[in-house]
Amino acid sequence: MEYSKQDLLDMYYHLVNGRIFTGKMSQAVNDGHIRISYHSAYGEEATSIAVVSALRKTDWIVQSHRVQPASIMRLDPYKFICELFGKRDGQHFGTGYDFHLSDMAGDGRLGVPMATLGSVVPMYVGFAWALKQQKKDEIAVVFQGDGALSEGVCYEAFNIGSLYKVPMILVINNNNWAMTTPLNRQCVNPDISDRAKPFNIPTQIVDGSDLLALRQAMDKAVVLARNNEMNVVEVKNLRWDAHYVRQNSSYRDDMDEIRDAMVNKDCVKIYENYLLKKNLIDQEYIDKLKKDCAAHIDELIQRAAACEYPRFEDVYRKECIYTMPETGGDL
Ligand SMILES: Cc1ncc(C[n+]2csc(CCOP(=O)(O)OP(=O)(O)O)c2C)c(N)n1
Ligand SMILES: [Mg+2]
Repeated sequence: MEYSKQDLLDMYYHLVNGRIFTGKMSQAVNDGHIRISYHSAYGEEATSIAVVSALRKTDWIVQSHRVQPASIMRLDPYKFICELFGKRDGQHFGTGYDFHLSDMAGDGRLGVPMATLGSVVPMYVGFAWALKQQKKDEIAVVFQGDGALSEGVCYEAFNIGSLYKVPMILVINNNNWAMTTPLNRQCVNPDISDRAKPFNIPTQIVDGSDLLALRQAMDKAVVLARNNEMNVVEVKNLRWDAHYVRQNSSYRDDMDEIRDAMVNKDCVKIYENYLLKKNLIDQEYIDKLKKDCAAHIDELIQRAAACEYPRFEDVYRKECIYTMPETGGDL
């Protein structure tokens, strides 16, 4: 598929903004603004950008704990930062953090993520089936990691999702690590998407450092899902950071691989070089965009830092309880 200049530049903006956001949030952990484990998407940002840019605004996303660049494409980044800082202007008044970040009743169309790994796969097979039953021309994309796919419940969901032909895409962010466990100590076959094949589910494997390849894979996946064919996109990434920011990563034995990936498999650099070669951007454009994104995020961080903490009664506000769009946010 050919993308317009505007599409290509929009993806570049979101990729750069996502990378800068990722770095600034890691810094926010060090600065004491984020006081709970923050799972950085450093090096894996292109996955988020490809997924969201391939979707319509009316499609649904169920995020995992490592796709914040996708969240800020759907939600006001100030509200998201406040949520991460536990502040009252947050999406859930600072009571939900990004583990429970949703926007069921607003325009963001973010489904409710669950801290229990794998559990969203059967849940959103059901959700996607409901979309189909209601004859809505909407699809659902669920992000989960390689570790999550070791939960058996995913395979019950594969069976029903394929049988009921639900409009859902499962994006497996295979970053080679589940907390402190490397893939080769968890899985016999490193290609996790192979496990969907016995259920007649179409699968694709894509390199997470190649934004355009990811976008093309997502475009195919979206066409399938809109035709009610549940399918899987497995993205081969490498987790550059520890499981959470400031975790001691002495257990890692792949530091050489990471250092090499940072030079040769950086999704931002690779996409930037592609746009430079096509003469769509130049160094001045790159420098200005990075400066503007950084200044904007800094300003949001300052505002969020100054915002008040939630009050006790905020925890019981009805908006903190997940509601369906049909109710307009009411219970
Ligand atoms: C059922 C379940 N087991 C364990 C955990 C604890 N836990 C939280 S994140 C995580 C690792 C997840 O790895 P992966 O799915 O590969 O995602 P990644 O962190 O690499 O993005 C674990 C084990 C959990 N949340 N749920
Ligand atoms: Mg992982």
